[in-house]
Amino acid sequence: MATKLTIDPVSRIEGHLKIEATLDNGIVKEARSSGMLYRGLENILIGRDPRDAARIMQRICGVCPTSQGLAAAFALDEAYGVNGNITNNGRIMRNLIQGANYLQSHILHFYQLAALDYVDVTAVADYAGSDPTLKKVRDFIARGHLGPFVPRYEGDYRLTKEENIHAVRNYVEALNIRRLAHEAVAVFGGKMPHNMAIVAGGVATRATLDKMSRFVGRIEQLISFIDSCYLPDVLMVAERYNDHFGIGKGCGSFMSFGVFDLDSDPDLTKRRRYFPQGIVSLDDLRLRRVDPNLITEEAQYSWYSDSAPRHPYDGKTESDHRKKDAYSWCKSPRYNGEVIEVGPLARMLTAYVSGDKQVQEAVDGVLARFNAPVSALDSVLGRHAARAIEAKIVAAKLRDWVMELKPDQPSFTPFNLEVSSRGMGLHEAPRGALSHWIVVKDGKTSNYQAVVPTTWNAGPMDANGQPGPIEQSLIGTVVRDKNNPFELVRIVRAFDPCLSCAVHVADLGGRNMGPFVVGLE
Ligand code: NFE
Ligand code: MG
Repeated sequence: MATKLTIDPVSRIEGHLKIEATLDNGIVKEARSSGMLYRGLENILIGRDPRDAARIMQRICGVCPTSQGLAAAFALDEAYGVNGNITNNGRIMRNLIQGANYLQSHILHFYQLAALDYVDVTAVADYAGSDPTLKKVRDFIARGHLGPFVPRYEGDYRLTKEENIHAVRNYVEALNIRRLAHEAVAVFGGKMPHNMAIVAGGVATRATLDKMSRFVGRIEQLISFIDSCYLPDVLMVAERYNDHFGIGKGCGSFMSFGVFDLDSDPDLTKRRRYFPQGIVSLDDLRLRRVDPNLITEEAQYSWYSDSAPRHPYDGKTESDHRKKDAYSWCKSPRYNGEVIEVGPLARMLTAYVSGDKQVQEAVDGVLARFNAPVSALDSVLGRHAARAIEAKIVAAKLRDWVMELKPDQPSFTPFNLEVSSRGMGLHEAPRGALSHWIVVKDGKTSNYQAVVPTTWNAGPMDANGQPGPIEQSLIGTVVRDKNNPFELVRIVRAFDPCLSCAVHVADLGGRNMGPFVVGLE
């Protein structure tokens, strides 16, 4: 008998996502992913000074503002014709700002968002040891302050008591460590979130020895946390939940725009990047080149008036919340009509297939440990493992790259503002392939479109009836207890969706949404 299951909202992600699944004898037959908030930021830019994009678009999201700012800066670099002339210092500081943001984002995702699906915090309730952090958590629980740990689904916590206690300790430590990553962003970015330094033409910060040493000090601590906590904890969860290499299989095609510039080639499809650009299908592990002309967004099942597939330069953002059959504020991005997954797994697979020895060694090491084939990466645990491997590699590169700065060299290249042109900003946010597209007429923005990672992953079905990547990853899943659909939220959270990147809303009615208890004191 068919049963409909609705999870609304999916908690412990960014923003408001609704999942609906139709179950037949406990197996998901159909799934719908709905972005439930409206995004309108692209429209704010119309008629403004194009340079405002690097400031305003960061307000899309407090988790990945550096990515939105950089995508805008890349698009503006091209529109102003300065895309081949970014100085080495400008290029490196952009990488440092972006890389430090990756670290906070990945650590946040594993500990604060995803881990509570696997870690039973109540194991700390009768903690009798001397660790001050765990004693605080124990007392916090004793006072009945269980948020943000409950409400939760019950029934499938498999770690031992000691493992749970260890993970709770690291959950709290991750909050401190994330602060260090934010501070590292602020060393060159000015502040976090919404940094001031990312601009068209480079970075509005000077490299100084003082900044370099402040940055390195924080990165060293992040490296230590990733090595001693994050990677081992992901492996610990994988040991206990190794059947999760077998759930969450998505669309099977993965795309990366590439990230961390190694040169300043004006063509973003040719620019050398530390993590390369490409499209990989798991079927044949063949690497395909990205042709930006083949990117479209369509809105057949989205609350926008214009349904047809459009290239982002011609894209429109005109809402229509009464549209028949629509079920999401996300559009459906497609590559040559193909459904594509983006994110850390896409980046690691692209690097793996491109011959990156370090990525190959790390990925093969994880697969060998669990006696799993490469195809097992297309899963809940594959997505978590890819993120942790990436964090380790990026942290080590940040320590190297910062030493390449030359304090006496410029970080910004001036340009002429009176242009009529357009620009494309392709790169990788922590959650995947991000692109901004600007059209400039007589020195003002005449169109702006942002196609964000979560739109690629969480977008709805298209006119050809192809469900989006998250929808595909849910279909076929066995749900053992429909009152505690662990399986579905674990699959969705492994993608690390951020609906704030896709939407924006305010409750202007002043309603009391409920009490919050913040902190452990
Ligand atoms: Ni709001 Fe974002 C990232 C972007 S998600 S977090 O990473 O762009 O789509
Ligand atoms: Mg958009």
